[in-house]
Amino acid sequence: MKLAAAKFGRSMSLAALCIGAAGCSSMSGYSNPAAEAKLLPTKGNTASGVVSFVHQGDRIIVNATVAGLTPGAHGFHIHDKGDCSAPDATSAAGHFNPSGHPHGHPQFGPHHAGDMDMLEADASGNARLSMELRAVAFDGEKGIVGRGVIIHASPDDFKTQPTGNSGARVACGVILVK
Ligand SMILES: [Cu+2]
Repeated sequence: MKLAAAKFGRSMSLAALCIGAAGCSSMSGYSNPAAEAKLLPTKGNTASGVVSFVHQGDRIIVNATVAGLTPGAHGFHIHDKGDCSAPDATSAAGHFNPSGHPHGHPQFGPHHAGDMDMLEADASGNARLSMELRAVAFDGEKGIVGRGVIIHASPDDFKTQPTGNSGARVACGVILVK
């Protein structure tokens, strides 16, 4: 009896944790709790990786793991079109910008909904990034599903309009519901 009570207590507390916790999005009632973009290199480049997007309340948590970059900082954005068909990925069009804002830093002031923190590649060309997006959703007017993700050759200066002057597109992927 004592053992059964202990077990019951534990499962109850786990359930309680899950109701309030961010990691239980599959139970939250969102129809599309997670999406992913597999990034492949554009012509003449080697960068590839995976970016996940997880819906948590009014935010979308972004996690990226990328390899094959040149060391240093790289502009990283959600682009309007989920079309990586062009060898240089210009088919993905410009930054996703449903609100008509200027390009800017994702954490400060006005910016495109698709503006993200830069990827910082180490000496081996590997980069990891974790951040939150607040100006986007999974669907609707601000929806990112079906749009493109681009990694650029150069750093994003977060000033030059409308691109951040981050240069050529070295990898491209399409955001798809998992
Ligand atoms: Cu871009």
